[in-house]
Amino acid sequence: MSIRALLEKSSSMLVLGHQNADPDAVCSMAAVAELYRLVNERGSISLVCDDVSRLAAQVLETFLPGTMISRTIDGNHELVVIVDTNNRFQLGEALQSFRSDPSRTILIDHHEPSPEANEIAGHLIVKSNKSSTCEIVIDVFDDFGLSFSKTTASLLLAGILFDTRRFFYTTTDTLSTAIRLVKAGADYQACVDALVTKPDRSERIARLKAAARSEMYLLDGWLVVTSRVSAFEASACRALIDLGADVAIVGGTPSKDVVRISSRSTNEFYQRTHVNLGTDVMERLGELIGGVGGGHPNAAGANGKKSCDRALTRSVELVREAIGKGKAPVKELEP
Ligand SMILES: [Mn+2]
Repeated sequence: MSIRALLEKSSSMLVLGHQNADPDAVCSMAAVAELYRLVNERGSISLVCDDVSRLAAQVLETFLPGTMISRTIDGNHELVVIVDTNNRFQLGEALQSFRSDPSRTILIDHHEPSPEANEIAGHLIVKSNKSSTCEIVIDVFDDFGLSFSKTTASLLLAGILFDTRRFFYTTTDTLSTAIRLVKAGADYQACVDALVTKPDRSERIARLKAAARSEMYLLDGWLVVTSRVSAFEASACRALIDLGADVAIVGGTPSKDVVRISSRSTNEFYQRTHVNLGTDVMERLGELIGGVGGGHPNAAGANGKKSCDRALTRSVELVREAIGKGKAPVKELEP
């Protein structure tokens, strides 16, 4: 049976997205639902995935408030459509053992083909050259000679914006498709807005306090910034980096006898100084605060129970020493 006939003749359709579904997944699911409704007015639809990301939920709430995405499969469905993934594992623990008849299963995806795809679905619409699944769903509308609603145009554009990181990675094809969606009624501004998340107020206050209390050190031309907050120290570090710090180290004291130190540096800082915040700084701070530290070159932390201020002072010394030892020629660092 052709894919179109499958959609027309199945009285119920289950659409599955991957776990922690992102905007590309949920927007593709919603667009597939519209496609089905256009060819099969009376068919029943269920959208299912094991968890929807906060951002994806926000996109749905913006354009299709009240959309029901269930976390479990209820009953049997004559047709199954899997989007934005090509293997069972990605469906998440609760859904990976789902049963379906491959001859009545369609898989729409843009990831590298997996051998498992053929076992799950007899009908593959897989295009790994596309930057999003949403673009492939648009092709299906085109193949059927159908047009989508303005709401769906917005959803499809949001999915594309997300998967291309707002056109950070893109092709002429994707850009043309985006223009076409805007011409078809997609609300570009609303899509961009829907993809921005605002942290909770308490977190924003912590970030602002970190900025207000910051102390700056200029080490060999690098701006190293320390600060203190009661919580959200990792978020505060990212905020200080956004403000222009090359290295941010923030101490958090959420309660008496709890000290958490978080640190971040820019890629440029790490690449040119080879200072590893994990091994050069946080591992050594652990003992001072009565705990342990470690992490990655660009993001590291330490948890302990005392001496937050001393630890911050010491961390700056450790960064200074590590810059001195760096493999990068010091001259190159001067502006
Ligand atoms: Mn995708």
